[in-house]
Amino acid sequence: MEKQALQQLNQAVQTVFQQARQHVLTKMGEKLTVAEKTSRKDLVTNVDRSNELFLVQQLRQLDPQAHILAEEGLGDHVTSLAGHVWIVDPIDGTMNFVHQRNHFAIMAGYYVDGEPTLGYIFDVMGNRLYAGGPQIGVTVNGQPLAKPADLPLSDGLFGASAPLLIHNRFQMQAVVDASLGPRIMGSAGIQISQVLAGELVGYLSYLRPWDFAAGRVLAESLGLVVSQVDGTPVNMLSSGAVLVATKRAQRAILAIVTQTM
Ligand code: 2AM
Ligand code: CA
Ligand code: CA
Ligand code: CA
Repeated sequence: MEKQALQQLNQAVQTVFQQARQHVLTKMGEKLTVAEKTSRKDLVTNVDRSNELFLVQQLRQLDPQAHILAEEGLGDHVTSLAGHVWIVDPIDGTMNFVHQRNHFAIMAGYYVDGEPTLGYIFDVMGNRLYAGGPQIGVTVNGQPLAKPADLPLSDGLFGASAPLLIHNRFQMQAVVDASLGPRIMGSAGIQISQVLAGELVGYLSYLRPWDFAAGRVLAESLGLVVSQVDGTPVNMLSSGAVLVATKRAQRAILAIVTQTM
């Protein structure tokens, strides 16, 4: 897509995200309806659904030819990355949303023929909107975001996921031990935004496409790397362990993880 068209779309999507944030804040003041999806640790609320419906309707208006893959199933049945594809997570960190009323994000990633093109992570309570892409750069609340320093694993905090750390999947305990220490937030979006901001040198978690679609676009735009745990490219239509890291941290993590694979 032309840079000018992307910049226009970017402005329009940021407006939609501001409206989505207001929608979520308003609904938070009312009684939530909470349901279990696959387990008591996997929740969905009425706000996940209503915000997804809002985002799908608005994004469809901005780009009628796009296909939309959304977590709660209110988008399209997407089986290919051909053409324009939105991947949407209406509330990332639903457990936090329900129990903390904090530390959750609204996210969307835009892919054109599979190419990472635009990404949005809105930390709702922190009121920080990370937005942009490789052609137009990345901003936080409209201000340009500098590339984070390429720190090694040994010089930074590492974003872990609770299940991987508890069960020591992918040598997660050794990875964390080689860093300055683990941090666990319970929201892929919030933790990836911390890697973008240079607050973490990496983040590793088992994720579904909507958990990392936005983060991948933003991370790669800032010189960070996004891969599977063996260093191979991620697939935007499947689930798996996803590593977002500085180049130097990725090297150290791959060495630890692949030692025992
Ligand atoms: P979600 O809140 O949008 O479901 C911590 O739970 C992080 O992992 C969140 O970003 C959450 O996204 C994501 N996640 C991925 N798969 C999950 C699952 N099966 N149950 C709970 N959270 C999951
Ligand atoms: Ca969910
Ligand atoms: Ca999610
Ligand atoms: Ca979600």
